[in-house]
Amino acid sequence: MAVEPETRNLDLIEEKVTSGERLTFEDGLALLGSNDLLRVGALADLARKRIAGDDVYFVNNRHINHTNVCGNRCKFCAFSADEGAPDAYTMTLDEVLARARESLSDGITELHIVGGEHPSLPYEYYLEMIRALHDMDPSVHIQAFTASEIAFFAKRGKKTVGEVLQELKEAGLGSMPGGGAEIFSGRVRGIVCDKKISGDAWLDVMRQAHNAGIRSNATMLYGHVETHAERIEHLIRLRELQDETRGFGSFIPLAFHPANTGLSGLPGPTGAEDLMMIAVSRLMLDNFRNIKAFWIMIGIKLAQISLHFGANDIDGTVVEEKITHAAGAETDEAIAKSELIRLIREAGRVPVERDTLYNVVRRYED
Ligand code: V47
Repeated sequence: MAVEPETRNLDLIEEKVTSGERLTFEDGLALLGSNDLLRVGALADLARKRIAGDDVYFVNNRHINHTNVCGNRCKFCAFSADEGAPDAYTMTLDEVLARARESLSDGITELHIVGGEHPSLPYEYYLEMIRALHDMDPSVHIQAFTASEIAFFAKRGKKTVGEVLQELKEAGLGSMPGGGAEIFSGRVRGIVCDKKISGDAWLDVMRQAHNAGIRSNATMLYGHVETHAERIEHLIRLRELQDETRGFGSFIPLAFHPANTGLSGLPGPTGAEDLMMIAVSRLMLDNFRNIKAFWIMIGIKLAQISLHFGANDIDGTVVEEKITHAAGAETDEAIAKSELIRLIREAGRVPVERDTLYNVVRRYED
């Protein structure tokens, strides 16, 4: 009996995964287009075990979104507002500090800070924010500002990207989150975020950050107007930069939430698509140790299941999250450490609290 072309494709891909051979663009397309979610998931689980073992990471962190005012007004974003709009807000530095202080007693090891690209906040606001947070508790790692924000600060402060990175690092910036990447394709950016920096520019800021000793994460926003080919191209471009710098700590596929956005007519990805995207990310990104399932976006139960589809990290306690919740997320904004530990354990894995740079804070063995 003839073997179905899809089965044959997956057989060939399985041989490559088993032998540790790098997957091609065509392999990526075949995986994303496959109807065999469980088989793709099993392959990703194999790759996860080989690259990252059975430890599953979480971090005790707090997110702070200092302003929603943004000149970009990306179509996929329900969080941003025009300056002066009734729902616009901008925190004073004291307000940012108060939020951070609130969480210090909970033993957070990380502050995760991203915001809108505010057209009139001065460059010094960001430098002072990082300096003051760092002075408040130098042991808390500050992961702040997407590559897009950094490029914006450079324009605003009339500095080079290299100067901005250096000044923020000296002020206490520890690393950068992976946001703002969206989909690198110019076609997609033209539709969903035409004012944001290009995919090339995002990659270049990250290259400079890594070369300056600032590690970062990487993301991809999927489930809107992009094609499968554009998703795979995005992953391959990240893989190429990681080959060059080794500066990415983790990759986080971000599931598009349509409510209240300029793309609210779209349905958003389904659970099967979320799991498939995590699995394919694990398989294509053979040089990323950590694939993160951000529970805020895909829900805590699916995040737990994704630990069997290639993920080895479920992010953290978070505390306050505005970007996905503005776009209709139904998850809580915070989760207790004990609950993260229970979820990981019940998935049959070893819960490990990590710091931002994946140093082990504590392993929770039985
Ligand atoms: O850049 C915006 C995305 C990102 C929507 O680095 C949306 O560890 C879904 O990057 N539906 C910001 N996503 C968040 C982010 C992130 C989150 C968690 C961990 C890390 C990390 C990074 O959120 C934006 C954009 O890509 N986003 N609007 C939306 N409607």
